[in-house]
Amino acid sequence: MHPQPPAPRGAARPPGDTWPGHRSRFRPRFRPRALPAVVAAGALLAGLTVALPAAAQPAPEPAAPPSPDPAATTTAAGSVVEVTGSQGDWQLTVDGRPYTVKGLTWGPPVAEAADHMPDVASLGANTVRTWGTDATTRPLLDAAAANGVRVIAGFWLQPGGGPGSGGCVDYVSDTAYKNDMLAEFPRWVEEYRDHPGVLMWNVGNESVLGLQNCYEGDELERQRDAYTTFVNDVAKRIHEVDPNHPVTSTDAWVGAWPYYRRNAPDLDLYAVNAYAAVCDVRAAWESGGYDKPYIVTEGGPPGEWEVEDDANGVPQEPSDVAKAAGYGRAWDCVTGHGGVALGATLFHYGIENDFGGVWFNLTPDRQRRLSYYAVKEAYGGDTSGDNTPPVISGLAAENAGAVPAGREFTLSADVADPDGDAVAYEVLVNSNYIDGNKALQPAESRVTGDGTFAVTAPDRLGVWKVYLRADDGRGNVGIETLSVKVVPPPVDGTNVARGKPSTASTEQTDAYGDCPCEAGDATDGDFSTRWASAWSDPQWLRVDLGERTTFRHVQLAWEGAFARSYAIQVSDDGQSWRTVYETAEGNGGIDDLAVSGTGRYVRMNGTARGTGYGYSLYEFGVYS
Ligand SMILES: [Ca+2]
Ligand SMILES: [Ca+2]
Ligand SMILES: [Ca+2]
Repeated sequence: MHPQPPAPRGAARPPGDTWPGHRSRFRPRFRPRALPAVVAAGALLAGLTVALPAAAQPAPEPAAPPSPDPAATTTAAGSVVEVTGSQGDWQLTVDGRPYTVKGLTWGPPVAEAADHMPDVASLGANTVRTWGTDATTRPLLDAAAANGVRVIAGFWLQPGGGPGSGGCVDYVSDTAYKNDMLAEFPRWVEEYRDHPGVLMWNVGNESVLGLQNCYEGDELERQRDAYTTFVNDVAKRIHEVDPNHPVTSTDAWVGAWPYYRRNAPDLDLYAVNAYAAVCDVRAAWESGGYDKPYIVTEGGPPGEWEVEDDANGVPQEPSDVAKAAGYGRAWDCVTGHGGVALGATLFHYGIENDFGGVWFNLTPDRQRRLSYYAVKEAYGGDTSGDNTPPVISGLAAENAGAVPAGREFTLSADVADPDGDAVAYEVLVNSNYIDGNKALQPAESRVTGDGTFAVTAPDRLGVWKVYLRADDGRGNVGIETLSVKVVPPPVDGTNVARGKPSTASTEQTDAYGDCPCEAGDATDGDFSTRWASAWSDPQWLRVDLGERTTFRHVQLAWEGAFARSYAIQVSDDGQSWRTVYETAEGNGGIDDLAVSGTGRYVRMNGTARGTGYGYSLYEFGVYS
């Protein structure tokens, strides 16, 4: 998958707005930490695992000389796949017969291919697409061929995917990298060229877009030209090894096509990833004056990078119903460009049940969604007798902009199973927009009425995604999601610490992220500013109330870096301390403590951190 490209930096915006401008909203939302070396960029955003092989690892060792095991090479049943016809009247043929690519991008582990491929075929699909090809690929090809499915076999090039996953490459001067890839890819083409599961080869994924994360201005243009020239070198080499299968190259949106037209005449067809704008590809192709057909290699409903924000300021995920419609719409627009658009691999036959999996997967946790059946209808699978998922509408959360941490809030929805199946519910939450964690976590919830649920809000401040899963017990699931903003629970009384001077054992004073994060930031009454300590034990933060003061409640609002073990202590002289509360089981987020005490100074004395980071408090509230 991929983000739609932002307008390229520098001066070389192609005429005609071929890289639509509204994509400027796309950006990585989090400072990348230790990124997995091998992820497609959009997949990084969406948390999906895509089928990338070990060969896609960045900075590979020099490739070994080609040495396929002859005994393992299928030699008898390869197909001849061709792009035939002429300008505007092309078709793909397999052994002379017309072939429309009715495909899905492939997500499950290759080792499970035999298990999943019959289901793919049952959708009416004839093609799956991968992002990488190597020694592990054969079971996928075998399973495909056994089920009448063919593979668009990918080869990964850095910086792949819109955000530039895998690191930067200097395509002008890095001949070592280019020579490695020029040796590596044809090796696998030679290995698999006679396998009946092969449909075509696809070199690279969104690197023309991804290069903008590495270069800018004139240098970016030189790199894009050099990259597409290199893709052409690869295409020529593949054609030498395998004259019987076409070679294409995928990029995000059609902004890459002028580069391919200029530099990659040996491609047999173009390939484009397009989500919300997939129906604009035709006009872009026509206005661009291209002389090759294309396939859509990723498509479906709008992605996270191209939807409007909701009232809580996070991307508004389309409903299940809207997503399902997005697949049908994409397919209609592909088939509507007859003679030029030769088909599509829609995104995504994946099984992850996480943030990205809910956004795009047809079969999260191997349960079928409305989008699964929408693709099946588009591709002409046999839908007679299908039992289909519960349809959720009108999902709403009461007071979604201010849900107190740890308290119950009301979630409501209309749910109808078309087959009258009994529906079981599950509510889950996800903190992607707080800390980048893509996992779904079960939330405590109870049914309170017909389509109403009391859900216990997460304990941590910020905008959470909430998911309602409706399982019909027939292998189908409806999943609807919205966001809630978790806020501090109100406390009766006055926060006597607010605005009072604070000191701490250490402060993170350097400019990094949202820091400096000084002691006073924990008592400024602002839940967006925080104190952060050094990354060691023990650490303390104390507030000077100015005079001896009696309090009866303390509320700590932790950032992700929280205290596992800490005490609340009071002092009249700032020297000797009396403990009024202590715990060794702190769990971060909001800690609402009904503790009383009297003193001029109140402190949090942390003795064991909950993470490898330090101690960090948005607010240290002391209430009279
Ligand atoms: Ca059903
Ligand atoms: Ca603060
Ligand atoms: Ca807590």
